[in-house]
Amino acid sequence: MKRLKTVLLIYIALFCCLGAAWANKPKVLDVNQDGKPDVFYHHDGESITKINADTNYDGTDDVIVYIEDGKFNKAHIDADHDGEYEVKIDNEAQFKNWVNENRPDFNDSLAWDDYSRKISKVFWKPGQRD
Ligand SMILES: [Ca+2]
Ligand SMILES: [Ca+2]
Ligand SMILES: [Ca+2]
Repeated sequence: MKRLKTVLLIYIALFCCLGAAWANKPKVLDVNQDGKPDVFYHHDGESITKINADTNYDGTDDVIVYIEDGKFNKAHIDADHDGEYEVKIDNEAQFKNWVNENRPDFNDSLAWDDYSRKISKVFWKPGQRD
């Protein structure tokens, strides 16, 4: 009987862990609409903590945006897609300029005015905030 209880407890614990992992699964966006996600919004269930993006659609991330307390913290960019993040930007305006000049497809998905937006509102379009 005791063993059954232990097994049951293990199952419950496992279920809770899986549930938590599922809840915090990154929200994804398919920018070029080829069926493969290109932007991954990592979050803590409410706020966005990190954005990974594959801006040349080769299946490997090349831009990482770190967000702290709803504010842009820094961005690391692998501009030549060799696997090394050689561009490091810690200025929000500079990052937006970089995206605008180099990856205009990703303006809406990476260069936000407001990084404090909730994960449930990630796919806001300009002027559509509710
Ligand atoms: Ca895609
Ligand atoms: Ca890539
Ligand atoms: Ca590189």
